[in-house]
Amino acid sequence: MCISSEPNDLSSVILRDLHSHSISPLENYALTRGELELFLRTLSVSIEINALHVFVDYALWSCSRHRHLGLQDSNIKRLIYDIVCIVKNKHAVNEKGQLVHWLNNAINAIDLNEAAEVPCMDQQAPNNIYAHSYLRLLLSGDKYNAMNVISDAANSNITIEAIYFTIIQPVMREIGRLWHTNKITVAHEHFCTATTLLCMSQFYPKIFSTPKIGRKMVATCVNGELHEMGMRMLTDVFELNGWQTIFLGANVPSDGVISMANSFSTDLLAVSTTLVANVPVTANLIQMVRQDKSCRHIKIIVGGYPFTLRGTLWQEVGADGYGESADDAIKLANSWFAPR
Ligand code: B12
Repeated sequence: MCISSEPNDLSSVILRDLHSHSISPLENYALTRGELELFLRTLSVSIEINALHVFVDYALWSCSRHRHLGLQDSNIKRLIYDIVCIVKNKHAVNEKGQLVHWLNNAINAIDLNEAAEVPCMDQQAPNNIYAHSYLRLLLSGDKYNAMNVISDAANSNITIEAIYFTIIQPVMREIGRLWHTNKITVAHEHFCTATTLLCMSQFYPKIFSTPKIGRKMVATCVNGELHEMGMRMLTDVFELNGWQTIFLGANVPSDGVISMANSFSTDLLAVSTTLVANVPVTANLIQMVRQDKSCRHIKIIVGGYPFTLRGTLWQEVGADGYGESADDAIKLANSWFAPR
């Protein structure tokens, strides 16, 4: 494993130095303290895994969000310049190598970037009529008819997997894009998430009644990670494929994950990470599982946005495998474990 389990030293050094220069995040960068911390933690992780593109991806995302809020790119660029100044003056941070060169690259990328706004829903994709109706009803706050769309899809013999991955997933990603581009509020997004989780619950009688193959999975999001729907969908697909599962949900402390893995005698631990800033916590959880004698037999699969962004990251955090989709994950798990 090459990711530090003492994460984000660099981000705390920079944060401390910004404060000691009396630079107020709110006034200078139009960022909240939480957003600034996330930005610095993403920078810190990107440096640690030596992946400039991971940081540039986040810097571009931040600028684009700023633009849609009516703010200037210069806010984020000023933050990067201030970090460059701190880095130039600080030996400890400078040891991190080509950081200044890197940050300049990020600024160039921001200058070149023409905020592409690509919708997440494809008109040609299967079941797109259901997906569009579902999105429209969610956005208009019509919970009852939104739920009816999902029930109608199920009654038309569309499989649960297809409902998840051709209707719900693209709709949730589109909702994220609409929030990012400031077309809907966080409140809209919360309503859409809550309604979607409710829609998924109607499938549980079917999901839980599939014959079991004698294999077990514990599924969790790492501590600090609130995005749970992807992991929940994946867990449901494992149940449909005969696995017994325990879904722990969002934001689970690592010692609790280990305790559940032990008491459930799990074969597989599936770990979901959406934010790059949470990669060190993921590496740390995996390290703790490896060090726990009673967990040594457990295979660990990871997934989520950072692993898609960097194809080798699953190895760097010490996992046994990675899946971009539920389909990949089930194939990999079934190649590791025969039914018993
Ligand atoms: C709903 C949502 C939230 C909800 C989550 C509620 C919940 N109960 O889950 C809340 C409001 C909490 C939230 C908060 C935030 N969010 Co949010 N959120 C979303 C949104 C709209 C949908 C997420 C979702 O359900 N997607 C659908 C699922 C099915 O897709 P998925 O998660 O990618 O999962 C699939 C794969 O990744 C993979 N997979 C996932 N995990 C695993 C694990 C394994 C083992 C395997 C094999 C595969 C696998 O398989 C899944 C199924 O196909 C996304 C938009 C998006 N593009 O996803 C933004 C999004 C992820 N959020 C974003 C942000 C920025 C935030 C906040 C920082 C906002 C803020 N300023 O507070 C916070 C961070 C909170 C935190 N600490 O985690 C950004 C991330 C940008 C980035 N580059 O990092 C996104 C992309 C929105 C956007 N377009 O800008 N969010």
